[in-house]
Amino acid sequence: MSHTFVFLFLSLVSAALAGTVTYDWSIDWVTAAPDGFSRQVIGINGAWPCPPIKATVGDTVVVKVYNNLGTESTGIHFHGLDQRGTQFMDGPSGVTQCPIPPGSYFTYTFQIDKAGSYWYHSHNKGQYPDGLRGPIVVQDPADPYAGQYDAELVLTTSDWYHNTVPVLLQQLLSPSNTRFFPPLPNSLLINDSQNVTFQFTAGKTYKIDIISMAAFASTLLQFDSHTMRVIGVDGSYIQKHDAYQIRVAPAQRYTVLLNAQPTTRRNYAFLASLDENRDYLNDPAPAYPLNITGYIVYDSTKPLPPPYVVNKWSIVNDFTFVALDNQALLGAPDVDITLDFTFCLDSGGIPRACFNNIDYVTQKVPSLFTAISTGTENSNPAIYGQVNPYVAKKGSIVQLTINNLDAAIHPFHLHGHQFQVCEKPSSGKGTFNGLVRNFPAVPMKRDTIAVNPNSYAVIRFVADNPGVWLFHCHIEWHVIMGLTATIIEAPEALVGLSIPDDNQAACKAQNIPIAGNAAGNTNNLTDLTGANTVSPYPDNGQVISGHLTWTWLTVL
Ligand SMILES: *[C@@H]1O[C@H](CO)[C@@H](O)[C@H](O)[C@H]1NC(C)=O
Ligand SMILES: *[C@@H]1O[C@H](CO)[C@@H](O)[C@H](O)[C@H]1NC(C)=O
Ligand SMILES: *[C@@H]1O[C@H](CO)[C@@H](O)[C@H](O)[C@H]1NC(C)=O
Ligand SMILES: *[C@@H]1O[C@H](CO)[C@@H](O)[C@H](O)[C@H]1NC(C)=O
Ligand SMILES: [Cu+2]
Repeated sequence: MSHTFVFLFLSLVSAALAGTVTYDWSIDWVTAAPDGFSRQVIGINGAWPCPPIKATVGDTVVVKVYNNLGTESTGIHFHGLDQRGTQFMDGPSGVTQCPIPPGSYFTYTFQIDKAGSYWYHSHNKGQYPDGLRGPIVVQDPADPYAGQYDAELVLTTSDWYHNTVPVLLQQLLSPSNTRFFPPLPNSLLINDSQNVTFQFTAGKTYKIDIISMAAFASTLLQFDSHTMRVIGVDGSYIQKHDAYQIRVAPAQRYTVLLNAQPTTRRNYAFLASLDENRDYLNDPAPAYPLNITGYIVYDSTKPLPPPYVVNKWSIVNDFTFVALDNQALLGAPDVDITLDFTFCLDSGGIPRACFNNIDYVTQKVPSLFTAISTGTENSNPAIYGQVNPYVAKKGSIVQLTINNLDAAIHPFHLHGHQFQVCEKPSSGKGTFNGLVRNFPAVPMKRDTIAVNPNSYAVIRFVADNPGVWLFHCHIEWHVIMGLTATIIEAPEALVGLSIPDDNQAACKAQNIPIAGNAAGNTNNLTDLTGANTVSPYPDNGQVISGHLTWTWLTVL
């Protein structure tokens, strides 16, 4: 049989088996105490942790959301899923939709075209550290590693706060926060718990989907006497790569195979340690790491080992991974974007985070709606307002350089793509000099990359997914501070698209315009009078003198 035939056959089989997975979610405030401290969290259907989404490649996923929060708007992003052809379903408020107001419904519908581990989370008002996040695991009928494992397990990791986000934001965005300190987490959660036990059977191999749902800190992970064989990162398969220790940055995923021990002689521990360090390689270890010892239990009649200690972290470098599909380095870029990241202040003296000295400010019209309603003028970045906009015509090769001028590691995420990682040097290498000689022939691909301090990363992707896609740091505090850019991709394919009913309804309910430039001007598109240039102060309704209140209406 020819390869084409096999491929066609598999495609037909998966098309025939493709189904629809439907979730009915009421987003609610509930009480939870995953680390023993009881607090209000945002859960789903009256419960927390939030349920996983489970699907198979080819499935259509339907998530019917009802916002039962009473006072807060919401919105869900499906991290790592590309939303090809469903660009209105990506979820970030002010980009692909208006936030879902309390007391209303919004249905997300999209087809899943890739396997792997992903997660969903609120992309509205820095809300997910309050609990609104959960794993997504997509099975692959054509899994290249099929037959090499016996069972699949999920391991989520997350930092956790005892205060709610609106309280934390008041400290973060205070003019007195002159050193741009983020709120520090109170604890670490593994599987939304601090008491985690994986039941293993001797001789078997387990596939583990490791998913970080953190808002700030990375997780260092090591299993005693069990080597992780990494087979995937984010939504991309890689050639099998052994790792004793990994560091999972916020929003990243690692899919690993773990060979169980051949006998049940004893039980084993693993250590998850929350890395609040600015640069774990070059700084002293944090004084008070938040650790969890979890267990691999072979025989529950035997004792559990003592807390696991790791003396030195020498983390596998994901840049050395090789994409399993052998896709060659994309050619010379048609669009070359350079983003210099620094902290900055806005005109009100509020601490912000900037690309090229400009912080992202949510506009009156969601950027995707600007793109579809402005005809061919939609390829003029200026009409999108202060969202750090970049336009890439359909089919162009985009190269994006992030120069991290800060002294800490930051995880950067692109919506709508798995990008090639062309260069990612160690700390202190300065800014990218434009030379491509260190680019690998077959780069690894992922959707979230940890960029080293005072260093840079270069990524490439093809602008083949029409839509408006955010590029941002995945430290949620930095998103709130404005560390976001906007890629207007294939604008010529966006002209005149119609807005799905639920997206229209959410805007209408809040009197948010759905056409025109960033300011809602439909006559003169280059006239941005009235567009937002300062972010509202996210104080959840309280008026802080000199600043707007944080409700969508006052953004207008
Ligand atoms: C941890 O979970 C086990 C069951 O998996 C339970 O027996 C034990 O009491 C729990 N320990 C704590 C401290 O919650
Ligand atoms: C961890 O949580 C996921 C869902 O979030 C669940 O599917 C899995 O079984 C859990 N694993 C363990 C060992 O508790
Ligand atoms: C946390 O784990 C690290 C690495 O094993 C160790 O150095 C540190 O002492 C642990 N801290 C606590 C509080 O257990
Ligand atoms: C549109 O607005 C821009 C910016 O305010 C202005 O320079 C230009 O003259 C206006 N064009 C028309 C046709 O009014
Ligand atoms: Cu950041």
